[in-house]
Amino acid sequence: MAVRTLSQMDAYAGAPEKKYTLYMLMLGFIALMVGTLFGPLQSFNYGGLDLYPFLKPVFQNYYQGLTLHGVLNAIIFTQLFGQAIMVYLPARELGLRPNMTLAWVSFWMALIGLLIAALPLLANAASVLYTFYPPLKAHWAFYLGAALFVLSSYVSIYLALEMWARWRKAHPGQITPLVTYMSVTYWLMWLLASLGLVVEVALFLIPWSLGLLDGVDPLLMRTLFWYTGHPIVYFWLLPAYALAYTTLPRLAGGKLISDPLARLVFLLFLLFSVPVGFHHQFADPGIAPYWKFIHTILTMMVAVPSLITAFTIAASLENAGRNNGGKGLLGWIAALPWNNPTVLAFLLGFLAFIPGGAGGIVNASFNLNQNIHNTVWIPGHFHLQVGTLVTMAAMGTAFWLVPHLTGKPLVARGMALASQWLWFIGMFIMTFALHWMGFLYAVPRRSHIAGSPIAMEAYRESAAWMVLNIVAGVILLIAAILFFYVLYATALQSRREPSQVMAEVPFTEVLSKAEGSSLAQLTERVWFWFGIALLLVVLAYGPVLFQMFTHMNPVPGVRLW
Ligand code: HEM
Ligand SMILES: [Cu+2]
Repeated sequence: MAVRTLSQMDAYAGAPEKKYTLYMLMLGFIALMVGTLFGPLQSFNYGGLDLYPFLKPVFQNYYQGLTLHGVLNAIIFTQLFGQAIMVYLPARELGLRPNMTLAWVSFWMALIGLLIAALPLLANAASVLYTFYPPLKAHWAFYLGAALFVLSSYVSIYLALEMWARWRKAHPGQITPLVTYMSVTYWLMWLLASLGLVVEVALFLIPWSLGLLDGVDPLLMRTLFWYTGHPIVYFWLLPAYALAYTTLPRLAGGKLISDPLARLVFLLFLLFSVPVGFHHQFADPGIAPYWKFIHTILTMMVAVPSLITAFTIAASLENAGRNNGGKGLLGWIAALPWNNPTVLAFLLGFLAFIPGGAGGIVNASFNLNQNIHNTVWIPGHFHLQVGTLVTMAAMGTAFWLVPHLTGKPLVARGMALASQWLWFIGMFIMTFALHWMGFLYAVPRRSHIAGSPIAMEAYRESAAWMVLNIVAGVILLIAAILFFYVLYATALQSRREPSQVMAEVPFTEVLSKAEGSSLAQLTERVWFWFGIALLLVVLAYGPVLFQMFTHMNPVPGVRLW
């Protein structure tokens, strides 16, 4: 009867950070669910099928839906997942409790910020897409809510650094444990990276939307935005990497090949994530080509840690496959536990990441960018990255993390597996179609083409690809329904099992350890490297930003919807 008498209290007794993590995680997944609702509708749009007239009573136009999709999926869900994972994992690894008061402060800031921003979004008063480029002007509550939401992550930065400091005090001279190292570099990277957005929103957009400023300079705003806009994608990605490095090998039945290499990867992200934003502004005026070229080179540098990751994770998985009895050149792949929904999610996510990364290198290649900029190639590209790998890593992790946090065992395992296969297949088809529609026919992104006979006529030649978008939309809708069913059925059931409550985080063992590694020693000087990262940013952005700040050309806002 232990199964039934285990109370709510027991599940979190001695581990209140579990409850905080669960709340962050579930709030993130609720955002993902609402945001994802619009995904299939957008796919249908790019298949020439317009369902938006039916949404009219609730949602006014395509762009309102697209704003919700972008904001809820790419900003809210991703950040909350980072705040859950990159605080909880180090806490478990170090055996320390984060400052719980502040942990809850960060939760409430995120929730209240989300609600404040949601009001104008739902009222169609902020249909400016998730990039909110001026002079498009949203209701002030949108900027204010977004600011509060992002500031919540600053509390997480403090939580992680404070735990690290406490651990260091108790363990002088020792090398920071791996997940904690990842968390520290991750949060420091975000501290540096978020400054652009914070300056843009706090100094310009909020005063402007409140009527305190008559206008803002679009070029400066875009530059500040993309200062954060590139590294934010690593802010989304690195929790998935941290999980892939420190839990996936174990879940797959093997060990992580190299701890020092994993540290190097996170250090390189700290160094090179930020000074690369002009690769989003290749088509912008007012930025000299040599600056764009410098950012091109730096962008290629930031591809290196992902290439290292590809090798390290693949080697660790091979180690797992061989442990499981896989033989020959490819036998180890078949020997991986494909029937474990978490492992499956990561394997498929990484598979999609290969063409995703290749497309990213095309995007970053300065003049190649002219071929695909602002076409549907771009959403094709990033749905492989954030829509597939990051999201699947989160979904896959939820399959063990929700049971771990709540003590409630995973329900409907078969459905969990099916959801991951379908998500992968749907994303693969959709991104395939979007890439080619963008590249071959220059079909623009962010366009309600199905609502415009002129556009449908203009892009008629891409009809074959459009059909694929409809197919993908249906598959992804089913995948989403299956996943959210499994998630909520697991979290909301009343059954709890003591074995689940007591279960440890499945941290992996390592083959090549940090102790005695000179590389690990080198990476350990985190503040020194943070200084170098800062210096790189000043060099790559300083002169251009100085010029822009001293030559501002503010223009009044417009509302075109
Ligand atoms: C059911 C799954 C999904 C489908 C079918 C889907 C489909 C689409 C499509 C077709 C677009 C292009 C819209 C346009 O340019 O007009 C789009 C945009 C976008 N999607 Fe998704 N998506 C899905 C899930 C996700 C997820 C999980 C994320 C992130 C975690 C995501 C993030 C984005 C972002 C950031 C945009 C760009 C919005 C903009 O251009 O303002 N999507 N999606
Ligand atoms: Cu970028």
